[in-house]
Amino acid sequence: MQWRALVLGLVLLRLGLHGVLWLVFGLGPSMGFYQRFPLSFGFQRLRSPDGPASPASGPVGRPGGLSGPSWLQPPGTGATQSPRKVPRRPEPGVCGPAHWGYVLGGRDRGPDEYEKRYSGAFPPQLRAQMRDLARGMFVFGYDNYMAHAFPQDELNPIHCRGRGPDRGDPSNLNINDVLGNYSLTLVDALDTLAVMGNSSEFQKAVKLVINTVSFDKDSTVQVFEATIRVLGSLLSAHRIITDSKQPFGDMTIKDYDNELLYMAHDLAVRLLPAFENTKTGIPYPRVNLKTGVPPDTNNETCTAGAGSLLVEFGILSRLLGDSTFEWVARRAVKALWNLRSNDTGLLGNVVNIQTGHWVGKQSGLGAGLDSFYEYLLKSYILFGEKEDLEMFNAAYQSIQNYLRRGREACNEGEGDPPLYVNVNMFSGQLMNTWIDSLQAFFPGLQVLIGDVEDAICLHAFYYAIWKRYGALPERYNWQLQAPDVLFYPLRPELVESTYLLYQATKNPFYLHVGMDILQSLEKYTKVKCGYATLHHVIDKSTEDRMESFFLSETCKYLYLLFDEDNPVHKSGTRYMFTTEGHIVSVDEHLRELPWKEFFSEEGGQDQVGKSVPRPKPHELKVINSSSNCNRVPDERRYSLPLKSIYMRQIDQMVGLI
Ligand code: DMJ
Repeated sequence: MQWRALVLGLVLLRLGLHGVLWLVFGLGPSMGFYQRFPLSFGFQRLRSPDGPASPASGPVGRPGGLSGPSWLQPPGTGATQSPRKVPRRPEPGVCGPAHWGYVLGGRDRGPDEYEKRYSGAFPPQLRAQMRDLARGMFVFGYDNYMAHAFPQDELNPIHCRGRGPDRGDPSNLNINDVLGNYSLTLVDALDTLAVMGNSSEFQKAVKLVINTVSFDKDSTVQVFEATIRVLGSLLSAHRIITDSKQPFGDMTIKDYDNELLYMAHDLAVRLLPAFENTKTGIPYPRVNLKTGVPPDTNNETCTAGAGSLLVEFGILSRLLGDSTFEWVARRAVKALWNLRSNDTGLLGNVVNIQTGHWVGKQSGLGAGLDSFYEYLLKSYILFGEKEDLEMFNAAYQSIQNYLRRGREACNEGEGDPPLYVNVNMFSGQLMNTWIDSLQAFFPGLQVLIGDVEDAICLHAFYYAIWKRYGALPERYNWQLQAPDVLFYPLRPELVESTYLLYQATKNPFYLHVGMDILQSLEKYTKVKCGYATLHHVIDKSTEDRMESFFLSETCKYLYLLFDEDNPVHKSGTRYMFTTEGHIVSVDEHLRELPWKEFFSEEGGQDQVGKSVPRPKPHELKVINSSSNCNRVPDERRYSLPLKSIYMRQIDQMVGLI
C-alpha cells in the first residue's frame, strides 16, 4: 500500500508542478512529457490578432507521421513545412512603428491563463524599481571599471583588475580582436550615460576620452569589433553632444570642437588598410592600428565581420562629406551579396577574401551572419538607399524559405513552433541541431520590419531557454534539449529583442521577461567588482571577464525597457540602435549625400536620380565638404597623411575591380 501512495503522490506532484509552470510562466514541462517539444511554451494559447485562439493543447502529431521535431525536416515536407509567406515588407521610405501592425492583447480578447498572469500586472512602482535596478547595475559595473581598470580596456570583475590586449599570446583572438589598448569599456559606455540622463558623468567621460584615448597603438584588432564598439560609440556620442535639441538633458561639452568626430575619423583611417589588396573587395578581418594589415594575416573572414560596417562607415562618410568610408563598406556588402548561392539565395558564414570561395558554408541567423542582415535593413533606415532594402528583403525571403522550420503561424496550426536552423547555403540541408545565443537578436529585427508575430514566437523560445538556466548558453542543442556550449558572457541579444517587442506590443509580459533577466543577472553574475561572464550556465561558475557590451548594450536595453518616458522611444522613430546598441538619430541629414555622385560598381545616380556612369580611376577624388559638420578634420592631428592614404587606397581598390 505504501508504495502505491508514494507513486500516486509523485504523479500528483508532477501534475501540480506542470500546472504551476503552465499558469505562472506559460511554460509546460520540458523533457519527458512532450517528446517532440524540447521546450514547450504556452504561446499557442495567444490569440492571433485576426482570429480566435487555437485551443490550448500540447503538441499535435503531424499528418504523415514524420518522427522527430519538424525542425529536422527539410522545408516543404508536409503541410506545416511549406516555406512561410513573408508579411508585406515596408515600402521604401517607410519603416518603423507604422509597420508594427500586430499588437497583443486586443480589446475583444477574453481572459485566458496568459492574460491572467500578465495583463496589467506590472505596477508603475515595480517598473520604477526595475529601472533603478538596471541603472544600479550599470553604475556598479561602470564605477568599478573606472576605479579598478581604466585606462585599460576591460574590467576583470572578480579580481578587481584591468585587462588589456594579450601581448604575450597574439593568437589569443578572443581577447586581442576586441581589446586595442584604447580604454574600450569607457568608450563603449558613453551613450549609455547619456541615455540614463547622467550629464555630469557623460561630460566627464567624454573629456577623458578626448584627453586620454589614442589609436596610435601597436594593436592588431578586428575591423568589425573596432568599428561597432569604438567607431560607433564615438559617432553616437558626437551626435548626442551636437544635437540642438538635447533630449537627454544637457550633454553639451564646453568648447567642444568635434574632437570625437576627429577621433572616429582617425580610427577609420587606420582601419582602411583592411580594404586594400583584397581581390574581392571584402576586407581583411584584422588590422594593426599602427602598421596596417599584418604580413602573416588570415585571408578568411566571417560574413558579419566584413559585411556589417556600413552603418558606422556610412555615418562617418556623410558627416565628413567624404565618400571613402561608405564606398569601401558598401563595396564589401555587395561583394558578399554577389557570392550568395544562386539556388537558395543564402550566404555562408566564412569566406576567403581573395578567392571569394566559401570556407564556411553554414547559413544561419547567429554567429558569422547576424549583423549582416541587421545592417542591410538598418543602412536602409538610416540612409534610404533602396538597394539595401532590396537586398534585405531578398535575404529575408531566403531565410524564410530555407532556415525557418516548424509550423507556419506562431499561434495556431499543427506542428512544432517555428525555429530558425543552420543549413548548408547551397543545398538548404540541415547542418547541425544547435542554435546560438547571438540569434536571439533576430526577433528585434523582425519587429523593425513588422513581422511581430514571428518575432514573438522566436523570442519566446529563447526566453524559455533563459528560464531554464537563468542565462542563455552560447549554443543550445534543440534535439538533445541541452546546451552544447555552456558559457554566457553577459550578452544583450535577448534583452534587446525583449525591449523592441515591448515597444511594439506594450504587452507587460515583456516587462516580466526583463525582470526575470535582471534578477538572474543579479543572482548569478554579480561579483565583488562588477558582473562576470558565466562560465557554465548549469553550475553557475563564473569567469573573470566583463565584456564592454554589458554596459553599452545589456544594461542600456534593460534600463530602456523600464524607463517608460525615455526620449529614445518617446521620440517615435527618431533613434535607431547600431549592432552594439549605440543610438543614432535617424534624420534627413544622413539621407543627403554630401558628395554629388554615389559610386556603385556600375555607376550610380546623382541626388536627383539622374544616372551617373562609374568614373574612371583618375576621376575619383576625395571630397571634403563641410556641409554636415563645422570643420573638416585637421590633418596635422594625425600621423597618417590623410589625403595620400585616400588616394593610394582608392587607386588600389579601383585597380583591383
Ligand atoms: C555585440 O558586440 C554586438 O551586438 C555584435 O553584433 C554581436 N554580439 C555582441 C554581443 O553579444
